[in-house]
Amino acid sequence: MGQTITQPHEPICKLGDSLGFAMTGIAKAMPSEHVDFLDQWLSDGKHGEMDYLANHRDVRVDPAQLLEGAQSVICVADRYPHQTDLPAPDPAGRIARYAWGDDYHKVLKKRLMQLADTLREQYPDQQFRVAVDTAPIPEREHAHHAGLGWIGKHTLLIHPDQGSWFALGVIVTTLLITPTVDSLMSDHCGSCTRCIDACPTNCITPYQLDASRCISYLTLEHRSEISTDLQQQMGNWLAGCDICQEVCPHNRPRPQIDTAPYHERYTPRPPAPTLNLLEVLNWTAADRQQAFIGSALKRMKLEMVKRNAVIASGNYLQDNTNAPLLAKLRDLSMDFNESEMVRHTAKDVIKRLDQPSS
Ligand code: B12
Ligand code: SF4
Ligand code: SF4
Repeated sequence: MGQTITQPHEPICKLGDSLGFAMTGIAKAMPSEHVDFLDQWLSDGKHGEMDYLANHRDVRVDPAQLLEGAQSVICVADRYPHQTDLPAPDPAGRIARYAWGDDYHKVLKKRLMQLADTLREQYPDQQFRVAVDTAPIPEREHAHHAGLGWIGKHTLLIHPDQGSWFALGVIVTTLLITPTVDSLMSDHCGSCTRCIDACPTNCITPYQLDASRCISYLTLEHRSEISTDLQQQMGNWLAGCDICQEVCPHNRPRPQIDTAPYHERYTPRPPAPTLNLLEVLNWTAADRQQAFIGSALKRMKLEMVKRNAVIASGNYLQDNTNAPLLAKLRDLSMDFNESEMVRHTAKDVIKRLDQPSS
């Protein structure tokens, strides 16, 4: 680790460009400036069932805990598509955009590994630790320090020209590199409150999320039954939620966002942008596996997908008539071959639908 000369960031950012990342930047590896915020957030239980966020708290707040002698954090933003012409079935369950193509953990990580390998060849005495969600590290905070954007009121990283449809990845390294920016990008949210107003579960307070109420958390991370009041606010989301980003003025249609390139493996393919709810309710384990091959959604258990499809179907049937869908929900509510979670959720939904409307 003897190297103490600071390396310029330009060649590393160029390498990032050549690997197809939309943005690459370097931040000084330093402890989080928001440890008190994180501790309060955790003690308020806003992480829901995501125990891993509390378990690795000490590592999360200091990159040197992840890699001894860490000096720099190389941050990349990888654009994924936000529009598609693929047809939507009826009744449809929505899939969030980050999961429209191949799994970003794989697509991004492979290229980040290539970047790390190139740097390892150039600096054999230095250590490089790659992370794409996989390590306890606040990727947005480091990306903000690297000049890739500011953290919006919905808590996501946004670039003023390029919007927020990005996945992030980092390389923590012992290599000393000049940071890409001297000062932090200013906050461009101003007096806007669109994401706060549009969030169906009211889980955004400026710059803070009650993740335990976020539809993304409920559909993807919450492994047990979902409370009745939240079910009714989940609309037709099957996996994830994009509403706070859809309404953000910094994602408004314009050429630098709409025609910007993204990695070909992110090209939308089924299950993008929606899945047929009745089909999902009839899925077997093999159907789920087949539908999610290569997708970030392959981590979602069958019973979670079905629970979400039951909820989305219930919300659909509040305003639409669909006899086969209703019949399927009734079957599920009495089917002891289904998991208890799916059966109970179907019972809950049927009870609501059977209530006379006032
Ligand atoms: C857990 C998690 C979730 C949880 C909780 C989200 C949350 N806001 O905390 C759930 C499941 C809800 C979730 C949802 C989504 N997620 Co998520 N998630 C993560 C993960 C794995 C950890 C985040 C975390 O530690 N949260 C705990 C909170 C307290 O930490 P934090 O908000 O990062 O805050 C830290 C700092 O930012 C700082 N801080 C706090 N306030 C402020 C204020 C300012 C001004 C500054 C500078 C710093 C700062 O303090 C904190 C302590 O260190 C990250 C990957 C990673 N390792 O970072 C992806 C990540 C944040 N998710 C991502 C995405 C894409 C999503 C979804 C859009 C997916 C979807 N379509 O459904 C939604 C968006 C919901 C939303 N509005 O945030 C991307 C974000 C890309 C971007 N442009 O910012 C990430 C970075 C994954 C990735 N590798 O690309 N996610
Ligand atoms: S992802 Fe959906 S539920 Fe979560 S904060 Fe954004 S709008 Fe709200
Ligand atoms: S919708 Fe408005 S308040 Fe929310 S992140 Fe975008 S600019 Fe900021």
